[in-house]
Amino acid sequence: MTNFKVGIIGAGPSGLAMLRAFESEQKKGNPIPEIKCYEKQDNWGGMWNYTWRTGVGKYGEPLHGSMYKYLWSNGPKECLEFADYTFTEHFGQPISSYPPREVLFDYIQGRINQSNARDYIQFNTVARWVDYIEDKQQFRVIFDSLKDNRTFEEYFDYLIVGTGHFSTPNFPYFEGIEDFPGAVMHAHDFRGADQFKDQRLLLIGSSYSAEDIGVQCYKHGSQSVTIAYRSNPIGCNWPEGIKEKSLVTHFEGSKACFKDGSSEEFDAVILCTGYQHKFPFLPDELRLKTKNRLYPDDLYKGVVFNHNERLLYLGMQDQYYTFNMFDTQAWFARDYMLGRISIPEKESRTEDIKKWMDYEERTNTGAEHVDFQTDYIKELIGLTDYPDFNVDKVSTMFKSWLKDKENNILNYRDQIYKSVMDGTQAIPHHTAWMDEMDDSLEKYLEESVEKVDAI
Ligand code: FAD
Ligand code: NA7
Repeated sequence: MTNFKVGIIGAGPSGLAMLRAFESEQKKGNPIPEIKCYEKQDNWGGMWNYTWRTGVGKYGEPLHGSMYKYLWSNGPKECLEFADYTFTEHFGQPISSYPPREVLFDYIQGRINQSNARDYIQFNTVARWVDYIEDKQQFRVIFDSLKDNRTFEEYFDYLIVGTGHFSTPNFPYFEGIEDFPGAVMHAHDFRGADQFKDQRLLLIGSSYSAEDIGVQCYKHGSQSVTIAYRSNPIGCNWPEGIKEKSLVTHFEGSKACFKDGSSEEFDAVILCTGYQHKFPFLPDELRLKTKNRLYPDDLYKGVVFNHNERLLYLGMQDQYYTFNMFDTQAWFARDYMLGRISIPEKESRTEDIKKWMDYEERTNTGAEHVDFQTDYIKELIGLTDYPDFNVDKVSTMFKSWLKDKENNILNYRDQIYKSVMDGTQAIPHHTAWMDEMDDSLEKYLEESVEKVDAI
C-alpha cells in the first residue's frame, strides 16, 4: 500500500474507470493507495443506471439521471469499447453496433464485476462540501449518508471528481412560455416518447438530445416534430413529419412564434438546450468553470486542475469518445498520482492548456472535432500502459457515423462496424431499428443468438 489516500466522487463510467485503473495496477502486484469512492445513487453506472424518477431521488437529492426509455446507443459501440474488455468477451458472441441502454449498462458492469470494486464504493452517499487544508495538503470532504441521514467527513490526499456534466439542465426562458397550456419540460426529465404519441411536439436546441428525442418521438407515433435551432440546424435528411425551424422568439398560448416570422400550434415543448457543469460541493477556487466543450479551460491534459494539482477531474469534456476516453484519463490520473508521470510548473501547464484550446477554436466541422478528440486520446495513451488501440480507425468510424446520420437519420443504427480491439465484425440486428420497439436486454440478446446460429 502506498501511503496516500484517494477519494473518488461518482461511480459512473468515469469513477469506475478510476477504480479499474488501480485494479489493473494491483493485479500486477504493485502497491496502490487507499481508495474510497462515493456515489449518491444506490447503484453504479451513472447515466446508464436508468431511473423512472424525475425531479428528486428517493432521499430528496436533485436527480442525476437524464436517460430515457427506448434509448439506443447514439454512436457505434465499436467507438466506445474498452481496450481491456471487449464486447465479445462480455457477451460471448457478436452483437449489433448500436445496442440499447440496458445492454451497454450490462457491458459496463461486466468489466467492473470481475473485481472487488464494489467494496470500495459507498452508495447513497453524496459529497456535500470540499475544503483544501493547505497545511495538511489534504482535502476535507463532507458527505451525507442519505440512507441513515448522517453527516461525516473524510480526508484525502488526492480528490477525483467524476460526477458527470449532463445532469443539471440549462433551462433558458422564452417569453410567454409560462402560459403554454401543454407539457413543458427539459430533456433531463424526458423519460420516453409514450406520453407524446399523436402530439405536435416542439423541441428547442439542435444537438444530440434534440436529434435523438425527436427521432424517438417520431418513431413512437408523435403527430409531428419541429426542432428549433439557435445557431445551426442539425441538417439531416429529415423524413416527412420532422422539420427544423429557426429559433422561437416567444409563445402566444399554445402557439410558438419563430424568428423567420412563422408561427405554429404545439401540444408539448421539450427544451433540449443542454446542461451546466455544476459542482455544488466545490468552493470557488476548486470549481471547474466551463461550458460544454472539447477542451475545458483549467484542466492540464484534460484532467489535472491547474489551480490545485491534487484535484483531478474525469470526463468533463464534450464527448465523441466516451468509455475508452475515460479510461485513458483514469490511467493517466493513476500514473500521475503514483508519481510515474511528473507535470510541469503552472506556467507551462497553462501554455499547454492554451495550445489545446486554440486548436479546438480552429475546429468547425464534426469531422474536425473527431480529429481533435482523437489527437487528445492519442496523447494520453502514449503516456501510460493503457492497452494501445488503433485510434485512427476509431476516428474513421466516427466520421462514417456522422455521414450515416446525415444520409438517413432513421436507419443509421442499422449500420454495422468492426471492433478495432479484437476484430469482431458486428452483426445486423434482426429488425430494422425503426421497427424495433422492444429495447430490453433479453429480447436483444435472444435475437442475437438466433442470428449467430443462423449464420
Ligand atoms: P455520469 O454517467 O453522469 O456519472 C456521474 C456519477 O456521479 C453519477 O452516478 C452520479 O450519481 C454521481 N454523482 C454526482 N454528483 C455526486 C455527488 N455530489 N456525490 C456523489 N456522487 C455524485 N454516451 C455514449 O457513449 N453513448 C450514448 O449513446 C450516450 N447517450 C447519452 C444519452 C443521454 C441522454 C445522456 C445524458 C448522456 C449520454 N451519453 C452517451 C454520455 C454519458 O454521459 C457518458 O456515456 C457517461 O455516462 C459519462 O460518465 P461519467 O461517469 O463521467 O458521468
Ligand atoms: P449539447 O450537445 O450541449 O447541446 C445543447 C444545445 O442546446 C445546442 O444545440 C445549443 O445551441 C442549444 N441551446 C443552448 N442554449 C440555448 C438557448 N438559450 N436557446 C436555444 N438553444 C439553446 O446538449 P445535448 O443535451 O444535446 O447533448 C448532451 C449529451 O446528452 C450528449 O453527449 C448526448 O450523448 C446526450 P447552440 O448550438 O449552442 O446555439
